[in-house]
Amino acid sequence: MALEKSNNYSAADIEILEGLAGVRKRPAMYIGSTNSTGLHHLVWEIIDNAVDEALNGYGDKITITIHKDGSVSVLDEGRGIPVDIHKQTGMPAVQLIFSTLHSGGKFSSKVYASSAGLHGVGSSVTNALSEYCDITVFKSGSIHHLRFENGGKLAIPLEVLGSTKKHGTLVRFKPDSKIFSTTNFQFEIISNHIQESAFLLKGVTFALTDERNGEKVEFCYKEGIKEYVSNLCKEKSQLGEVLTFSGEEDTIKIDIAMQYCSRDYGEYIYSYANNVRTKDGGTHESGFRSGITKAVNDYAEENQLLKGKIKLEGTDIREGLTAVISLKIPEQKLEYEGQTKQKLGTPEALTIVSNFVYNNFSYYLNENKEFAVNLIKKCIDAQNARVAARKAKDEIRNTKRAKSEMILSDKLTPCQSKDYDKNELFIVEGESAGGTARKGRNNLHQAILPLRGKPLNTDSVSTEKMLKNEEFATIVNTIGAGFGEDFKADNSHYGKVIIMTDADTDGAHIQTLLLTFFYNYMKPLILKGKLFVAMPPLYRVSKEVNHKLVYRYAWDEADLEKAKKEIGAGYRISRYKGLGEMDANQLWESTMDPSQRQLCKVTIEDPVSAAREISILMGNDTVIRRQWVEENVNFNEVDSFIDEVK
Ligand code: 2B7
Repeated sequence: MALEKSNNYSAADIEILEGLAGVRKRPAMYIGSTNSTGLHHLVWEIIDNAVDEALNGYGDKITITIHKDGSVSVLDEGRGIPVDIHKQTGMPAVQLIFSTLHSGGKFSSKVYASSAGLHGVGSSVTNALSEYCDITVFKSGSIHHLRFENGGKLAIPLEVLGSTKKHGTLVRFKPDSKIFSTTNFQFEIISNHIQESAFLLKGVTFALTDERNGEKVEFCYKEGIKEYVSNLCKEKSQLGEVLTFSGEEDTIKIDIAMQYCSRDYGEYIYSYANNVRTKDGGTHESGFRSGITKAVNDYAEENQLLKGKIKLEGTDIREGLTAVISLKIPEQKLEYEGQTKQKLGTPEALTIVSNFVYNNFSYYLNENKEFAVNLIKKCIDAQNARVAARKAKDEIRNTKRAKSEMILSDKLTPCQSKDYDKNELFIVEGESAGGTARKGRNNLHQAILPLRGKPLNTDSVSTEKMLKNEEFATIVNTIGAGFGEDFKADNSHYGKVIIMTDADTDGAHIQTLLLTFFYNYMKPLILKGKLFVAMPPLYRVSKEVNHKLVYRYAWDEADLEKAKKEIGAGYRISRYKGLGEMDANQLWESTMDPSQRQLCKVTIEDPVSAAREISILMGNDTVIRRQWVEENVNFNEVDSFIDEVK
């Protein structure tokens, strides 16, 4: 919306206030949600601007602080946001940037679109959703300052506080507790986010301090995405070194780092366009895949390494591959596909990346014979396993025996309804808890699959082996939507798949083994938000009143205190050490009944931590794993795998 009159301040003021009020009215439209994810989004908006300034070559350090009052500040060492008067509105530019919604493209004319420009909302959204927002600009020898309060209302107009030799911008804001369901910033979430940025922004230092407890981290990667990949692979058995290919083709800049690992059956490709993660891939990822496939097949053929065998498929070639693809695309060429805009659509990127990868990887293979031969051996192993798995699958399909008898374990207690969206599959730790769940369940919509012992670690076995495992075969077949590349989340026979374990270390381990399976074979189920972890209560507080038992469940220590108060004097506390200590009715009402239970939705927010956690937990090093579980799995808090309580 352009302003009609050049010096009509009040009209400009009104438009700005209406804009920010709109953000407060419908915050989810701008930041996705008002839960912990949305809260952290406020920080990303500010960091994005600091990152852009560093990307333009101004300043190589970004300092983030979580303050005791619940505010966060971000300091960059760039040029400082302009403080001069913007002609059309008569306002200082910095004030305008923090109070208008379309500040992204309007004030900048860069070649490469940036994260801030992409989302197009910027700092004003953070301001609109904050109790206060202080901006200090170090520029031209002076310290400039202004302050907004109560969702972006100007409280202190631009003033000069003194003189300085420094240059840069400092933004400190406190999210509005009236808007967010939580205002508790999490060190780990911010730390993971800035680590990802640090990998993508070679040589820029990101420092984070938590003044609530003194915790600190600092990230700076001189070798950028090369270190990203070596970090992702550090717990694994690597095949060869991290390869990096960089170049520019038709104004598109390409940076790729990749490494193969043996004894790993996953494929881990993280792609970015202009430093923004493209979660759903797109043309650059497709180009990368086809380039790799062609390079390996051509090399194998030219050197007669396939010995009469049929060509390798892309999946054979990508088993155990970790890669980071980072493209810089000029604004006018940037296209996205789909609703979430997390899939690159730029058609040119497909051929450019494909040819680039083909040429560079072919050259590398020819120069490194030993690696090439080992890689192709590994690919042939994958091909053999794939063919065997397909055969096993076909055998299951063609068998004469009754389908249910053959594919579904008799341990599965199905539900009656065929209304798939409403159906829930509970995967339960232990046969005895499974029995209790079977008695307590709603048999129309809830199916129960008890597990005996620890599930198989699918990170270290082939697909064929996974399919031979009774529990996983049953999970694959009862979900009925295929697995791996063929998995179609929309065909799932369950709207929710719910993992239900004891709240102890063994339970945590079982959860991670199951999460690993779903991550490796049914990732879309997680992305579509259909995978959950049940949260059994830790306590029940009860009391007899007039010969009737009144009680309430409690999920953690704080909740227990509340429950004690609610029930009042004379209460009794039962502590549940496991699901097995509840009877069918208790398990139903506390953990399974949709109207009372608490579920955690499993999400994969950022690739750095998801991949690291999976590889640490599932890698062969049991010492590291044990240590990690003990340090990180806290059932009184929501684990980082799992970040939303419904
Ligand atoms: C599109 C808008 C948002 N901006 C500038 C210049 C420097 C600059 C910024 C920033 C966040 C926390 C510390 C350009 C760009 C506005 O125009 S935003 N630095 N840092 C920031 O927001 N950090 C700029 C040209 C000449 N001089 C300054």
